[in-house]
Amino acid sequence: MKRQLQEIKEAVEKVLSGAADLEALENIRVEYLGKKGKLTAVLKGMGKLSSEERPVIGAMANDIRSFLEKEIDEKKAEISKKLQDIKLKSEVIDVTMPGKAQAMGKYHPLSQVMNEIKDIFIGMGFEIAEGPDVEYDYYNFEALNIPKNHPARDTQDTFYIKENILLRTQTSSIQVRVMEKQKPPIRIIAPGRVYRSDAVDATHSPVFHQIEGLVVDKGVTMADLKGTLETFIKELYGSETKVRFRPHHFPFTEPSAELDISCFVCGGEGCRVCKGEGWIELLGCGMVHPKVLSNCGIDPEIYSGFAFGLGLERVAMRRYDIDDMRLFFENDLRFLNQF
Ligand code: 2NL
Repeated sequence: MKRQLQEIKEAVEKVLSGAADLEALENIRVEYLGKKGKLTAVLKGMGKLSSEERPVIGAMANDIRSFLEKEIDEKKAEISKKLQDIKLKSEVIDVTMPGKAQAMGKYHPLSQVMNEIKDIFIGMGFEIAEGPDVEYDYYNFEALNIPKNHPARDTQDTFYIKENILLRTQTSSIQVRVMEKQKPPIRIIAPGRVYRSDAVDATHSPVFHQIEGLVVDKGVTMADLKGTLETFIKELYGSETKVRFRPHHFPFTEPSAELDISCFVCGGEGCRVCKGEGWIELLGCGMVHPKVLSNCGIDPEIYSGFAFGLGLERVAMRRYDIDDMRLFFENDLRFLNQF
């Protein structure tokens, strides 16, 4: 029996040294020390021993059991540590490695120019007004002194949704709504999308952007219009830029004018951008027509105002030397990433 016990001890020591993981270890424990294990089986035969032998073998068996339990525990600790080391090694992060650079988004060139223009007017005390793209005929035309049968509201140009509902063709409709609601003084710009039923080509799009401006108060004159627009233009194109006004006609302003700036590329010498003119047509403007004021509930005997309107795409095309408006709307990143 002593020999049997000694053999078990040696056998366990041998398999232990080859055990590679915790599962193998547990299997060894069960096989030798478990309830139905080999050591237990040997001890079950102790009944046949003499009363002198029994305590000696019993003590030996206990020694071997605790020895093997200790061995197994030590081996367990060793394997656990090894597994932990492997895990730690595989999870090492080098915090000093350079990161992957994120591609930075940027504003669309139209938004860049729009934001710049808004900022200039905000700096002069203007507020930004908004309104619906889908508009009543009244706000888009009628209130602005554009009567039925006027060529400007020809169905060729306007997208009608119903008889008196349309997609706004100018952002003046926003300004009419503000005048109707708010008592002067009024000092707003109205930026936004506008819609015209144009065929698409290099200089026309059925959707484009406008910025209109409106000032209404007591004693507003043409001098205020000229001063405000000249200040705006010198901020946008540089202080050396010259400005000229040419008489014009709009149904909603009287008098009306178009404003030209000296060419920001050649300074007035004549070049490709100004088509040899030295001047570039930039915007339309004028004193708000008395009928438009009274349509909006503002007494033209007490108040006067000026207004202006410019197209954003044309400003951006000249600024960035872009010859085809369609590029703005195609969202080709090879184009957009250049700005
Ligand atoms: C142009 C001309 C213009 C206005 C827009 C306006 C608005 C109200 C009353 C009077 Cl509520 N006028 N807007 C005035 C003059 C010209 O735009 O050629 N735009 C691209």
